[in-house]
Amino acid sequence: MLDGQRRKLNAVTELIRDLQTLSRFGADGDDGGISRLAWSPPLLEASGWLVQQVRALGLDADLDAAGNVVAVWAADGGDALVVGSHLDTVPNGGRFDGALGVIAGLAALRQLRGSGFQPKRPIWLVSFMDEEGARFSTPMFGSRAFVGEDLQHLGTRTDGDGTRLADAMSAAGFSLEALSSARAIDRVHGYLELHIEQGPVLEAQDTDVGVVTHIAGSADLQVVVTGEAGHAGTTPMGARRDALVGASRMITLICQAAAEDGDVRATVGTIAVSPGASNVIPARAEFTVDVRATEDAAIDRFSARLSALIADIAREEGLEASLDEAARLAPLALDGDLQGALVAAAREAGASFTSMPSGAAHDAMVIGRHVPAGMLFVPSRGGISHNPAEYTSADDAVRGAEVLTRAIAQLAS
Ligand code: HGY
Ligand code: MN
Ligand code: MN
Repeated sequence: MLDGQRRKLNAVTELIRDLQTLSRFGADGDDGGISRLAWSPPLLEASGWLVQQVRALGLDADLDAAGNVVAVWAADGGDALVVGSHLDTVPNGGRFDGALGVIAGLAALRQLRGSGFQPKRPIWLVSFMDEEGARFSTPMFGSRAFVGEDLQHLGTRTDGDGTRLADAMSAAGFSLEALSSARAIDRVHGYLELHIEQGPVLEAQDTDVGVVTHIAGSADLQVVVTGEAGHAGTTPMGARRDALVGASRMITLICQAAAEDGDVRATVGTIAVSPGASNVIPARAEFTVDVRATEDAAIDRFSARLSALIADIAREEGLEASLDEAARLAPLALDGDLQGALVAAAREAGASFTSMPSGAAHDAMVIGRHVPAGMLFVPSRGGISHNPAEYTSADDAVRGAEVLTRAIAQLAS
């Protein structure tokens, strides 16, 4: 077998092995879903595994004050090229979202170290804490700490069990007060992230990789509807202030409004009802609205429309209602030179490529507001993501890792 084929076979087997190992942390059972939520034991175990893998390559690696894994390949010249993604998942999520970018970065380090490559600038591999924000509505928590944002106000956010973020951090051995020491962006030259596309474009176009041009913006909105608890049997239908009926009408109209708007995507992914008994008229209903658009103005316009819609229905139903913005990520155009480097690397690797936007949010949109950032997509089967059926073939994964490796070699020499 030729050397090149042997190297490729090794790369495939190592990547599949790493993915299988990672998929054991937070495995939900036989549906293949993964739950590695922020600050949870499965996520900390997966992060510990990554630290070990990098140390086995002879590199320094540790968790910073924000729970980010930061691995360092030291070199003399200047600021670091950071290669990153995330190991946390949504509840019952897929095995590839975030994880593939981290193990592709690990594979790149292995490949470059094994080939005797000597970087002219430091190369860091970073796995960001809580990219999804699924537990406390705190998306990009780790990368926002990494760029030095003040996140102290998030400490009182609670998860579905009523646990406060600050307490979840200390239970995992971290302290919110010490978060500012995670700031590291001042030592960073540029950022690259490989990620699954999470959409149908590359598969439909039978294209190997996507070079991302810009990332859509997002707003996490929270709606609270307040009515009046009452007896399910004795309260006449016309005398009720039913918070869940009001919320249901709002949710239906919100999704219709997004479909009519055409520029935004709106998703109501969570709803909580209290007091939550079958024989009690709901006094309170709380739901989230995840709004995405490539332009900030479209998000602002849609949020204003939601506010009016919610107020109208509350008035008709005799309810109170509030709409708050829990998180907001502005859209970001990615760096032209890094897009060029990824295109050159794809060409070198003989990979077909296309330029494309990202409908999903990524840590690159936080880092990329401070230093040049680039993203590389690999195909998602059926465009499925945030779902146990999420899948990227070993072939596509290894090809993406090869393009990433070549781009790193270009940018770090
Ligand atoms: O929600 C997103 O777009 C990303 O998966 N965090
Ligand atoms: Mn995700
Ligand atoms: Mn992701």
